[in-house]
Amino acid sequence: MTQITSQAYQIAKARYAEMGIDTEKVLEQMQNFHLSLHCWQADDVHGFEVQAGALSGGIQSTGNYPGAARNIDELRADILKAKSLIPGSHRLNLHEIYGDFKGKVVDRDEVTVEYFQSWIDWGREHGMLLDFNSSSFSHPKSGSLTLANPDPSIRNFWIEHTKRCREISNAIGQAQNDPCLMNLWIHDGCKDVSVNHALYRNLLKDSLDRIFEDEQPMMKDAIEGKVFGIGLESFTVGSHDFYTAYAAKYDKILTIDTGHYHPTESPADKVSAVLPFLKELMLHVSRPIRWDSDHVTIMDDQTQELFSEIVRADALDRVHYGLDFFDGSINRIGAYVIGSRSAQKCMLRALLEPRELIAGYELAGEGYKVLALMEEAKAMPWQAVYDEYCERNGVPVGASFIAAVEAYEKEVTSKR
Ligand code: RNT
Ligand code: ZN
Repeated sequence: MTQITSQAYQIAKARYAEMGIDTEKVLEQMQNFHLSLHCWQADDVHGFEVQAGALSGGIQSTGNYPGAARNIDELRADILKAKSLIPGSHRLNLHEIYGDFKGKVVDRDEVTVEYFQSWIDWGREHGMLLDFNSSSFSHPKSGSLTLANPDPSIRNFWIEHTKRCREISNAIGQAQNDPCLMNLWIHDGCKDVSVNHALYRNLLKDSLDRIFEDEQPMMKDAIEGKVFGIGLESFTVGSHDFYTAYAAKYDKILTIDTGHYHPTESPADKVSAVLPFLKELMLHVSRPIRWDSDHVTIMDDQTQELFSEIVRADALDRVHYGLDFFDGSINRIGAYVIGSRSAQKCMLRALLEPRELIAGYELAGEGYKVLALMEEAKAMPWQAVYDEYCERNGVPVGASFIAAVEAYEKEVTSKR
């Protein structure tokens, strides 16, 4: 395999050079491209709370494939297995409910960094920087309104939770000497017709203002809107517009989850629309099928366009690359690897686009040349470059990762 991979790469390198693309430079850029692997793919967003109930908050993981991680050790082992099959180095994105609670009931308004110390140590040991998420779903106080709840006791509970999550993120950032990005997503909304929309949005704005009052220099805040959640179909307090306006006004990172828009709306088109006003973006790369179903990311047009738009906007360093899919119906490690590799392939293809040439044609009004090159670029041997990237990072090339997933299933996950 090694010899074929390297021969194919040499040919690809020459072909790309003809188009003015230096594949060595692109491989270097890929080495600096880090995904933030979402810990929740390995256990269907269940987490480790002793008092954990069913998944709620308008999200669902469907399917019952055997072998989901049942505890922190299994989840860590699964992440390491997935990581060993994904080229490059990556961050790990934790949710608050994945704390190391050691059998203790720790309510969301009581959580402290103590419950994440073992994650900090684990991340250091395995070369993974950590990101974080507050968790307002799957809790007796989640209901349909959390940070936008008119009942002060419930709203204050979630404000306290979120403030604590920011403190934890900051402590993680300090410990790893690299800012920890904390994403804030809440499901707040209404199932049926409702009239108090302005009230809920004003309450959410006030909650956010209070949450962000504390200076936490070693963490970064990202806020994520969406269209609707299951059971909350009629109205969403934290919509895309709400958070875009908030992020622009208060200098926050906007999270673009590819499943959180109307089916014909393009998440990719948001990139150049908001970047003049926002310093940074966070992505939740996912795959919506008819709704925000969080299917495993593949190389579809939507994902390709998103990464291409980031590269075309010269915004590589202004984006954080989180994943957010959770499919409980297929082998979860396989799903992890496929989704991560597909996101990487989209980024690679975006970097290999002869964009200077195309941009020049476009400015010169030579429309047919733009079209011609875009079409040629689609059929260029990018796959040989991806294989070389795998080879250089010591991970299985092409479909050979399947054997490793299968062996792990046989020895580990099937015995759970
Ligand atoms: C839900 C949001 C959110 C969650 C994770 C678990 O629609 O996408 O990001 O998927 O926080
Ligand atoms: Zn998301």
